[in-house]
Amino acid sequence: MAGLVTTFGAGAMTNSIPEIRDAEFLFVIGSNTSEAHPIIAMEMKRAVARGATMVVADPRRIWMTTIADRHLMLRPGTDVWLLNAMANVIISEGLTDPEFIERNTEQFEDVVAAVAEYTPEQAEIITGVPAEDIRRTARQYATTEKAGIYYTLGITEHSHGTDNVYALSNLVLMTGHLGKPSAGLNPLRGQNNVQGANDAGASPVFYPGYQRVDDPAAQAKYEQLWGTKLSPEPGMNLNVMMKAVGDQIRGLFVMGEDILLSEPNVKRLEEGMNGLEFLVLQDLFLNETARFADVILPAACFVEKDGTFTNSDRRVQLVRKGVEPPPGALADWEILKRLANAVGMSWSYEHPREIYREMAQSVPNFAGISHERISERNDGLQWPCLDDEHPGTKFLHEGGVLRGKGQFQAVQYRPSYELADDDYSLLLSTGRTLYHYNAATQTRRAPGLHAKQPEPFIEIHPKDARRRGIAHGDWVSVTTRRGQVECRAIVSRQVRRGCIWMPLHYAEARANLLTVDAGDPVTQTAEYKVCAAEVVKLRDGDGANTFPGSFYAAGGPGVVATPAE
Ligand SMILES: Nc1nc2c(c(=O)[nH]1)N[C@H]1C(S)=C(S)[C@@H](COP(=O)(O)OP(=O)(O)OC[C@H]3O[C@@H](n4cnc5c(=O)[nH]c(N)nc54)[C@H](O)[C@@H]3O)O[C@H]1N2
Ligand SMILES: Nc1nc2c(c(=O)[nH]1)N[C@H]1C(S)=C(S)[C@@H](COP(=O)(O)OP(=O)(O)OC[C@H]3O[C@@H](n4cnc5c(=O)[nH]c(N)nc54)[C@H](O)[C@@H]3O)O[C@H]1N2
Ligand SMILES: [Mo]
Repeated sequence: MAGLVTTFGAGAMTNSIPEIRDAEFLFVIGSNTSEAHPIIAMEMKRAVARGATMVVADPRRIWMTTIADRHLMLRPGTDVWLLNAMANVIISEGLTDPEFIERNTEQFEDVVAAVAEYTPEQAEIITGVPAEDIRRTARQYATTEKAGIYYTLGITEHSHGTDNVYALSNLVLMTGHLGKPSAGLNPLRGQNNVQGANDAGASPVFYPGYQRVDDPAAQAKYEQLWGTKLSPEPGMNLNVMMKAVGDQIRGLFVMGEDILLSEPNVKRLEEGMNGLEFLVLQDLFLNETARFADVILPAACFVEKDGTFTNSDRRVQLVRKGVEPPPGALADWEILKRLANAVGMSWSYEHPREIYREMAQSVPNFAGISHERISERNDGLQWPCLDDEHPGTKFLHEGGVLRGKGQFQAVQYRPSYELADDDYSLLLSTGRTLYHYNAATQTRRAPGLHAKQPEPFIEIHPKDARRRGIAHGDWVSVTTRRGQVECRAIVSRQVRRGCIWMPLHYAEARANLLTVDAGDPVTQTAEYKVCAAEVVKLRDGDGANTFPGSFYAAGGPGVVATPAE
């Protein structure tokens, strides 16, 4: 979001999900779309079935690579090289859109100068992607009218995540693939309502609608609306907060997050948590973090309450209560209302529609959205939606970049914080699988999903496995400078040689005991996608296939290696 606000003036998908099916060229980079965003992947499949070209840039063989025209299997953390080399090709072959650049952008010269050294041949050495593949991809992207880029955590969860987003934005701006149907730059949002939470101001720097807390006009507006003094100081980012736990931070209120599973370098966080004086947890379940909680406030889950979800494509939709919450559990807003009133406020909201109304009246982009209006539609409303008559906005930047001028941002490659060395000779990356959801507090309670993927595992390349005497299904120990976990080994060409991969879902083998908490300088987002690790065999597997329903065992691309390999 930080990168896109700087370059385009809005931190959201520029297109809508239904536009994907009409795309002619799809560049999917750092997104395991079929496992993490299956509905969006379905739209991509439709586009490909209609004849669209798809290129996937990912260090792993994922399902999307099976339908892609080309798989750029780059080394983790080298995206700036790949993307700058694509820019180099587009500029040197005269494939830019000079009219768009002239009318809608600034500082193109900086990028021209910066990418001059990033030749495809040099990029091949660093990224491992053949120069010819980089050239072809750059040409196809630049010369196809409906060309869309789709990215997720493979781009953002790096110590240079913002640089990666800048490098992508540069490609979009130099080719003018913006402000049109099916052409744009699309970060696929993670959780069902993470867009809505950001829109509502769940951020240390923004009030609702991305109005900055250090903007005096916004401060004055909310001081008046909320009848209280407000601080103009931006708060701490999540990763900064976690580092301050037990030290600068003595009390913590955790709502809907299982920090002991999902935060990086979690051993250090646990040490910090011993120094906390008070921890409140507001959650559906007793998750890992509950072990440290002084008070637990039981929350109702999504089917037990009314409200809205805002989709990845800025679409606000209504959620209606289907069943009553268990005794004692309340909707999150009701818990917060009781807390606020217990400390002297007089909040009188009776229904989330009143809360939405208050927010919408303070944000011009949401002014035309209300529970009443979206209850009459099946497809919600997409912001910007300026008044009660406004139809909502399908794609952003039509007729001009929202920021005024699109801002080119020249970037230089910076290596990942921790690289493989003699002691830790493999690169560990972490992520998710189809069957489990993040901290898996919910999915591991579902017997059907548990049966599909019951155990923690790493993927390791056959050559790396053989050198360590590891066979498919063996139990192994994975170590980094920060911690150690035990899990099964999947021996597979799914991963590059020298790379291992594991899911973050398992409390008994927490990936985040291993990860590094180095952050991006702008956002502090942690480098979950790269750190140095080593693997040793612990004991033989029992020969059982522990992944009955898994794509990996089902003969996906990459496939499980046979002993002969
Ligand atoms: N089933 C399921 N769906 C989910 C979730 C879940 O837990 N389970 N979680 C949701 C959430 S919160 C989120 S944020 C999204 C995340 O959605 P994704 O970002 O798609 O999920 P990840 O598994 O983190 O996959 C990131 C992809 O980036 C690739 N990658 C890793 N390093 C690099 C790199 O250096 N360069 C490039 N180009 N690629 C790289 C990985 O190989 C992987 O294919 O998924 C959401 N959807
Ligand atoms: N190693 C590694 N770590 C990662 C990542 C990675 O790729 N690799 N990805 C990161 C990303 S992108 C994300 S988003 C995080 C996700 O990490 P988390 O946010 O910790 O995981 P979730 O499982 O989405 O949700 C956490 C909690 O929310 C509770 N919950 C669900 N619904 C409600 C509700 O309506 N109200 C309340 N109060 N609670 C509710 C669940 O019971 C659960 O305990 O993990 C991050 N951590
Ligand atoms: Mo996420």
